[in-house]
Amino acid sequence: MRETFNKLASIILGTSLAASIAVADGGELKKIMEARGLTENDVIRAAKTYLPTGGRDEFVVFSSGGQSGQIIVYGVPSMKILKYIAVFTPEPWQGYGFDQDSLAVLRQGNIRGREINWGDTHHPALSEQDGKYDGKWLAINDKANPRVAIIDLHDFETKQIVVNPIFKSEHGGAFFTQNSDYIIESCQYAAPFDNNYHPIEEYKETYRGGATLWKFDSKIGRIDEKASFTIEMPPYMQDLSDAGKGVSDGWAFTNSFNTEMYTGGIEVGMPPNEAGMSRNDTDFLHIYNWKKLAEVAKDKKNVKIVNGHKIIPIEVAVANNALFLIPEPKSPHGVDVSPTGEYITVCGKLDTHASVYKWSKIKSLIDAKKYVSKDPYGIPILDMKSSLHGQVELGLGPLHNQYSNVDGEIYTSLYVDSQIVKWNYKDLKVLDKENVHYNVGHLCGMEGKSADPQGKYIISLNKLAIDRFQSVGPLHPQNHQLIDISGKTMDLLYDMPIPLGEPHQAVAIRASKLHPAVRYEMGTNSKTGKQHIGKTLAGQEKIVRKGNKVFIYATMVRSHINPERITVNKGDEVTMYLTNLERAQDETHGFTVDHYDVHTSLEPGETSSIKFTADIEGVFPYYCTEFCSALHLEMMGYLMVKDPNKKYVSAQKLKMKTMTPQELKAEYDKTVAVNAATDEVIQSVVAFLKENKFEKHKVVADLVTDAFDQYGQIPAQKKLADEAVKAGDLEKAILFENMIWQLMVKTADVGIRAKDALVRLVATKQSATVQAGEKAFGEGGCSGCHVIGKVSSGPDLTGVLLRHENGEKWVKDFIMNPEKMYNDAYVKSMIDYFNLKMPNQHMSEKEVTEIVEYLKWIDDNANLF
Ligand code: K7E
Ligand code: CUA
Repeated sequence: MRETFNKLASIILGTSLAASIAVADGGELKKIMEARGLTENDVIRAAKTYLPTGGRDEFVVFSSGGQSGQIIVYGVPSMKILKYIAVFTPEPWQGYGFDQDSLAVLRQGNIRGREINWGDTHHPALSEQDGKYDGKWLAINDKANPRVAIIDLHDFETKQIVVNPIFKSEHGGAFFTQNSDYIIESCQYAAPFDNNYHPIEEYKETYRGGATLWKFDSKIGRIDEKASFTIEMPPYMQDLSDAGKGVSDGWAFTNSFNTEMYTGGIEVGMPPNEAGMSRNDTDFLHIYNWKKLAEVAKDKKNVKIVNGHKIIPIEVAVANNALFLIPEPKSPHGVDVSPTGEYITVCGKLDTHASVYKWSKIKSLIDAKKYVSKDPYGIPILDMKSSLHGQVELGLGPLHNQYSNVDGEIYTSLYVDSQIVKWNYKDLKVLDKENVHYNVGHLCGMEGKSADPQGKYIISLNKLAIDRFQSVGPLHPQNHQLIDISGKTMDLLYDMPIPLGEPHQAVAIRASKLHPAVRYEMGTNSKTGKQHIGKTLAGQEKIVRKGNKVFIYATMVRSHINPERITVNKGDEVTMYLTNLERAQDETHGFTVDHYDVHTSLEPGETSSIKFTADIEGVFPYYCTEFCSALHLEMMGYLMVKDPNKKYVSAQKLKMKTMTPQELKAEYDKTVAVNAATDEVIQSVVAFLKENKFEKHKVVADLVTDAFDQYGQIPAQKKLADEAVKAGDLEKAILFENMIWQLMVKTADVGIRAKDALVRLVATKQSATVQAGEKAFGEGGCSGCHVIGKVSSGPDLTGVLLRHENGEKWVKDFIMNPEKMYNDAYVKSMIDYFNLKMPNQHMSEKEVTEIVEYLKWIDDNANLF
């Protein structure tokens, strides 16, 4: 598959090179550039990001969706959005929060019994092995309601939400340790760990910060809450974190602001928080040995339990030589560990410098117990100068950092200057700056925070979009700008408006590392990965009543829902289990019952459930919400809710005219004949597929399997039809024969798709000239009358070059000056037959030559049309 696309890409690249030559000779590209006001640089940038139809991107980006509580997935370099993953908020398309199974995931996020239906996602993180992304799991944090969620990259669905039981706010998550043993989630706004009232005047005594280490099982992709713990920290506002890797593995780094421990009070005449919280020149970088503390936490004596959660008190961490502080420039934001783990870069938003700490220096200070002092909570403070490798002046408002594949190369966002700066953290030199629009927050490199950064691109995640896009009102989209970093200097390639959330951080991974599934094993509850209790196979559909509880076991397959009629009493509690019986790729069905605020999306093989109380009387259509086939509208049924306390008077039966036996027989015969003819078409496609060895091409073989999924259901329907004939019920027999026809149409639909795909795969490669010829054939109007492989309003052109002596010249002359040849005996006979004259399409000599090349290509592949 990928290989085919690569080939396709190279063909297209070939034509674009040809096109750039066309600029020089005043060709089509030049015309387009003039008409659209494009410069040569624009065209080069377009070519660097353009993804031809059917193409695939090299990288996949997972961006936080900010206040939308979701994750945005898009490709690089095309910047095409691929998916929104529902995480902390309901998402209607995927039924997230509208069916019982996803609701169970969403409700894991309840806090103290309260339903929370929004989230403020900030930092997505990809699971790692040896510090490199393994493409298996994605974690993301919620700043507003301290929670972490786990997404399975096998189906891009959220599987788990864990609530931090002691934090009231957080920001520094989610960060995987280098083998995904733990996920770090550090606090932001300090608050009491317990759930009680504590006056702000007791801030220093009773308010606390910290870092939670969530134990992660990377085999099953779940956090083990019981095996997790929090390291207590002073009420400094802990901010971003990063796990050590390589030489610093086992340690972690969390920076902070408001080490002043200022608590504001504008309303009582105090200066505002912003003044008091940024008074000191430096804040503290927290350095802690999580590996050691994980062992320490296993002993009950070492921990205190609050809200059922283990906390290692500051003094225990200090006594175990596992918690230290180093001054860092004030109000820092990012702390980013280099690919080898040796350099740790901190940028202070209010300082123009980046500070590069060196792990070996820090470690030797720790080992020698060389402290300059202790903070008010007894935590040893290491000397800033002795732990620094150096500082570099970058510009105004440095925030976040990303690494590239070049040793020592680092990219930093400058919030105030609205720039990305490229510099070297080893020799501390600034190399290049690129302007972005406006106010960049995070930046995203390709695997740019892993132990194996790929370089190539940086994405600037901008907070504002002034001047950039079509205005859509006072709220603008945000702007992700793609920058090419493969050259000596950076080059801004592309602006992508992001109309969702405020995306804070994004992470990118090579697409080749992702292996998403095509379908579920039949009857899977995708949220648990296990078989669903409501799994229902064809023939097992049923309605079970237990008191006032009604359970419906239903199936969905193109193009019907079984059952199609459900009657319940007003007040019944209705649970519907739905199984999508499809095996075919992308044959999703959706399901809703009108007026009952339920919706589920069922991917092939999936079972899910919806539940509601039938508290309003009436007739409620239910239907499939995905346009899944030509008979999608027919994929419906009725829920009838009747009031048991009401008497219903039966409506007078209408006398409908019925068909005579002769009429019925005629319709039955006609239906059977149509089926036979349709089957012939299918058999001819099958013969073609077999002759051309479809099984050799996976794409085609998959389509054929899908097609025969449908075809295989025909014998059972045929049996029912024949039984009905025997029983003398032609009415019913016609309906079953109709069902057969539906199955045939679905088979043919996919079968023809398979045939088209196969033709493209087995045909001789088209040269650039042949491609140009095909285009000229289409755009010059030839295809209006000539269809290759078929006689339509003009003759079939297969073999046209062989039909005439000196065929190439004959065809060329005829296209250039058809009028001159109307009296030619052959042409005359054709004009009479089709009652049409070949018009002069005023084509250039070049186009005609290309068309002839195209016709030659057709002859080479004539057996395929
Ligand atoms: Cu917006 Cu990482 Cu929360 Cu910086 S964060 S921008
Ligand atoms: Cu299933 Cu529409």
